[in-house]
Amino acid sequence: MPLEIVRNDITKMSVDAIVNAANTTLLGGGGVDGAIHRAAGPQLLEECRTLHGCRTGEAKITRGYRLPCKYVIHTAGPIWQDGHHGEHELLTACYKNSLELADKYHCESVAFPLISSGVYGYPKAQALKVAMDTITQFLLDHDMTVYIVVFSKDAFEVSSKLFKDIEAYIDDVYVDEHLSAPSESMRMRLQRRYLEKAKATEAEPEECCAPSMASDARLDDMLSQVDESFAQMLIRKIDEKHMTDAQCYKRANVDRRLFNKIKNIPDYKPSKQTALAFAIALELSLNETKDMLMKAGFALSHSSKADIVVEYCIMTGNYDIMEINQILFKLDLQPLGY
Ligand code: AR6
Repeated sequence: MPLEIVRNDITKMSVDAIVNAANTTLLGGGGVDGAIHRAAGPQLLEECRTLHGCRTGEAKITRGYRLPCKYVIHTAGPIWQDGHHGEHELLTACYKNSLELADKYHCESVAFPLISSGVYGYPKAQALKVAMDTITQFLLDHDMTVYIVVFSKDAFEVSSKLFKDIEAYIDDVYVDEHLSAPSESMRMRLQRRYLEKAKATEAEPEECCAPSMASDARLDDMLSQVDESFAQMLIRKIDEKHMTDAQCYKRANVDRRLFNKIKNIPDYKPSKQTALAFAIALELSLNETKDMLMKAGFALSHSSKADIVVEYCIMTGNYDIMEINQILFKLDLQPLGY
């Protein structure tokens, strides 16, 4: 997945480069900076001394030493004052310059902490928004996997109204399905299925026991009318929405290689998260989404909280995959994309 939010200690990330929320001296400190220097060992500080500091918003690169990453990109974030002292521009520059440096060193995967959101006091929700916006913008023109690594889910200040609405919706449909009347609704469904099956067997008893030439012909006929595949529907919808392939897979937070696989391997079945990501990118209606999922062999179910979140977002016209993923992350559910 091009942009992924993960909960981890950044020093444990096996990526090409991790980004350090450093200070302008580059000579170490507390927070992430301290953790990175401790894990990398004293050689990191030795190399940092040769760099002669780093201005706020800029970025410099060193090796990773004992860390599981090849490089450490050091950037100095702005100290939050009141939001009117260029903090937004400087924080944007930190992400942009770090990503450009990573690209220059041919990094395919980079992990960021939420720069400035600790000791430097940048409000976490705003720091996250700057990170997401800048990284998403960069990924429009670059193939890279970028992780935003957070320590606690509290960094995810998804608009509290939206979050409450979704929680209420989950309560309505999920709890209903699981607690209030599961046995009754399940029993009725099973009974209906049983009656339908019994009726079908009664109507065509000989076909169940001894397939005839006629039924072979009918099967051949049915097989010759196979429905549109997932890939065909995807390509049709991209055309109908006047999008380019790249616009679609980038909006879906799906890797270009995976998109090409889906497009070029006729029977390729994507995962449910990938199929849903395309439905969101294409702004499909709920029925179209169900149709697209079905073509990949899945269904939207009220037994799955993740499905309910996606359903709610579609019904309310929220097709922002990053926002949907923030909600899923906060609820400990798998994100969309790949
Ligand atoms: N992995 C991932 N995230 C972490 C980790 C970790 N191991 N440790 C902390 N965080 P901060 P700043 C989160 O204070 O605000 C240093 O002394 C943390 O929860 O490390 O940019 C430097 O030398 C927070 O959300 O960096 C500077 O003087 C985020 O990382 C100053 O702090 C950033 O917190 C920089 O302050």
